[in-house]
Amino acid sequence: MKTKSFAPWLTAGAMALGLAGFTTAASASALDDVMKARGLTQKDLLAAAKTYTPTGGRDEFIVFSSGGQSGQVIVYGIPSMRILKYLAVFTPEPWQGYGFDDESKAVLAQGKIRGKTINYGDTHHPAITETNGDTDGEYLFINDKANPRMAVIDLKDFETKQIVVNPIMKSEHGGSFVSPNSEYVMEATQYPAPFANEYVPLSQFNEKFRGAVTYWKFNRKEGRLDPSKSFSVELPPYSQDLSDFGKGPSDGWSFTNSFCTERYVGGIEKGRPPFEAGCSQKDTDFVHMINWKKAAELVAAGKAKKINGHDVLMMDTAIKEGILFLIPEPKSPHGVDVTPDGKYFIVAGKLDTHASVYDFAKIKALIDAKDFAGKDPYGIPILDLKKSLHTQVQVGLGPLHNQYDSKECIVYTSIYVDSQVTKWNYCEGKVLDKINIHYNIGHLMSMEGDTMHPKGHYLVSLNKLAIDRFNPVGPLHPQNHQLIDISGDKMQLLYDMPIPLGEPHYAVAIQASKLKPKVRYKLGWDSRTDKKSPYRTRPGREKVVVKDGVTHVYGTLIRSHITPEIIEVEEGTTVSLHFTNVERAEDETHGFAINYHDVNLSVEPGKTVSATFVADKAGVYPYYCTEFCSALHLEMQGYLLVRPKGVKASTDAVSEGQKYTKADYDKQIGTNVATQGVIDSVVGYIVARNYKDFAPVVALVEDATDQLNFAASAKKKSEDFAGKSDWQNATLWAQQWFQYQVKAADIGLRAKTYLDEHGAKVVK
Ligand code: CUK
Ligand code: CUA
Repeated sequence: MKTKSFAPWLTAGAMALGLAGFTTAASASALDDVMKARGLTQKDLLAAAKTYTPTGGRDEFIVFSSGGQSGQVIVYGIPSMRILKYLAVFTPEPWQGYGFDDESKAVLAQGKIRGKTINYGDTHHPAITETNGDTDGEYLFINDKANPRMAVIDLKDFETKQIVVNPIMKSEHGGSFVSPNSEYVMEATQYPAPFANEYVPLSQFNEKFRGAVTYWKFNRKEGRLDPSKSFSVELPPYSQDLSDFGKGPSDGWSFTNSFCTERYVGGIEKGRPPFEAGCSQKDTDFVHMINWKKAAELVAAGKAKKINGHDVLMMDTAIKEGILFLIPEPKSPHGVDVTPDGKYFIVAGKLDTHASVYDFAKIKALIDAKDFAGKDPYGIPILDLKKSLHTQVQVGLGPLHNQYDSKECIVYTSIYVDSQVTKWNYCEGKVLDKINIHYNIGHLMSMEGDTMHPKGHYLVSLNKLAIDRFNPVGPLHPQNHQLIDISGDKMQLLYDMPIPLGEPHYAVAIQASKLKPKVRYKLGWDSRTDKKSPYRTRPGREKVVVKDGVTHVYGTLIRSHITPEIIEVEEGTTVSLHFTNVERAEDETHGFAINYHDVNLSVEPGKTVSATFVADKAGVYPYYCTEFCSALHLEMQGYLLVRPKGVKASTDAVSEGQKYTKADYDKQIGTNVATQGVIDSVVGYIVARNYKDFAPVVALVEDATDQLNFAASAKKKSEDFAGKSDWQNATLWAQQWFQYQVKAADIGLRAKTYLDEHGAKVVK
C-alpha cells in the first residue's frame, strides 16, 4: 500500500537531513498532531505529498487555461496548482498596463469590429504551437466565442501580440486548434448567420444563413497570423462546434462536429417550441470532414470567392472538388478529439451515453470508393455511420470531451450529467475506471493530451459548478479545477483549486522545460510590435520635444527615480510620455501612475512604453512608480504641473526646508565610507567564488556594477561642490551617492544569498 510507505519515507527523509533520532520522533508525533487537529487522513497526506511544492520548487508542467468571460488566459503550474499569471488578451488589465499604454491599446484596437471597440472576450480554447504534432512552447492562440476573434500570445514574454477579427462570422466556437506544424489555426462558427453584415429575416435561414471553418495562416517567423493568406470553407447553417486537426495518417484533414442540424430557429415568443427542443429532434447530427490541404491549394488556384475581402471556398466548389463530407454522429455532440496516432477520432454526444470511435482508414476507403449513404440538403455527401465506426462505448450520461494518456489506447472522457471522469480503452472498447468530481465537469485536460505524444501523469477536471467546495464568497462562485493523478490503474483525486476569474473552458498543459521566456527586453523595446521603439531613451539622453503640437517626453525609469522628475505644460497640451526602463536586473519592473489622467503603465526591464493624453485641466498632478522596487521606492515620484492658458512658468528658486553645513557633509561622507566597506566585503565574497557559473548572479553583478558607476558619478558631483564649499549641493549629492551604494549592496547581498543556496565553490 502506498499509504503505509508514507511514514518510512518521512523518516528516511529526516535521516537524510542528518537529524537525530529524538528529532525524528518529535517530527512524527507533530505530524500525527497536525493530522488529528486538521482531520486529515493518510490518503490526504499522500495527495499533499504529491502536490506540495516546497519553497523555491518549480512545477513540471505549465497550464494555459482559458479565462472565459474575463477575456484573459490563466497560467498555473502542475502539480502545485499555483497560479502564476493572468494574461491580458481581449480585456484591458491595469497590472500589465494592458489597454493603458499606447502600444497595447494598438493591439486591443485590432480587435475592433466594424469600428466598434469591444472591451471583453469569451475565451474558450487555448492552443500552443506544434512542431510535428507536439507542442513546442513558442506561441499560444486563444479564441473569442462572443465576438469571433483570435489572439496570438508570444510565450517568450507571455504578452498578447495580435488580435484578428473573423471577417465573415458573427459567432464562433471551434477554435483555436492548430495543424501539426502550426501552418493554420482553425476557427469554426457556432451560431449560423449571414456572411454579409446585413439584415436577413429568419424565414431565409436555410438559404442565407451559413456556418464556416476559417483557417488562419500562421507566419511563424513573424509570429503573427496573416489574414491575407487565410481562408474559409462555407458550411451549411448547422451549429458547428468543436474541431480538431488530423495527424499522422489523417494529417491534411480537419474535423468539426455540429448540433442543431435540424436548422431550427426558435421563436418561443410566437408560441413555437424553444431552441432546446427544436435543436434536439434528430438522433444524429454531423461531423464535417474537410481536406484542408486541398482546400488551401484550391484557394491558391483562385477558386475562392471574396466575401468581405476574405477568401471563401463556397460549398458548391468544395463538394465538386471532393474535399467536404459529413458523417452522422449521435446526439448533440460536443467534443471531437483525434487520437495521438491519428488513426481514430472520438466524438461524445451530450444527449447520448456513448462515445463513438471513428476509424479514419475506414472513412478514407468509403470516400475513395465514393460509397455514400446520401446527401444533405446542400448536396454534401454523407457517409454511413456504422461503416465509419470502429466502436461505440457506453461511458456515462452527458459525455463531453476526451483527452489521451501516454499509455496506449487510454482515453479519459468528461461526463457532465454524472459528474464523473470515465477512463476507457478505445482500441478494445472497454471502460476501465470512473472517478467522481465536483461538480458537472466540462472539459478535462491531460498533460499534452491532445498531441502526438501525451505525457500522462496528471489530469485536470475543469468543473462547471463549485457549489459547496470552497468558503462562500457570495452568489458568484469561483470555478473549480481538480487535479487527478492518472499514473496508476485507479484515478486519484489530489487537489481542488478555485479559479476566481471567469469560466475556463479548455486548458492546455506543456512540459515546463519547453518554455523559454526571456528575463528582460533589449533596451528600448516595443514589446507589442517586437521592434526597437522609436521612443527608446538612454540614461542621460532624456529630453522634451514638441512636434506637431504634441509635447513628447522621452524619459527613463531606474531605481529609484523617474527622469524627468518635473513636467510642466500649458492647459490643453497633448502630452505623449515615453518611458524606458533602463534596468537590466531581473524582476525590476517599474510602474508609472499619474493622478486624474487614467495613465497607468507597467514598464518591465528594457521596455519602452508610451502614454498619450490631453492635459485638459490646470492643476498639480503627482506621479509615481507603482512597483515597490527598492528601499527608496516611495521617493520614486514627480509632478506634472499644468498651467492655466496664458500663465507663464514660474522662475522662482525652489526653497529647501533643510540647510546643510560642512558638518552634515562630513557626516554623510563618513556613512558612505563605512557603506563602501560593506560593499567591498560582499564583492570580495562573490568574486572569491565561481559566480560566473551562475547566470542569475552574473546578471546581478552587472546590475550592481551599474549602480556603483552611478555612485561614482554622484560622488564626483558631491566632491566638486565640496571643492566650492557649496555644502548644500555637496551634501545632497553625497546622499544620492549613498542611495546608489544601498542599491548596490542590496543586489550584492541577493547575489551572495543565491551563491550560498546553490552551493557555489571558492575559487583561487
Ligand atoms: S466548450 Cu465549454 S465545456 Cu467552449 Cu470546449 Cu465544452
Ligand atoms: Cu520603481 Cu518603485
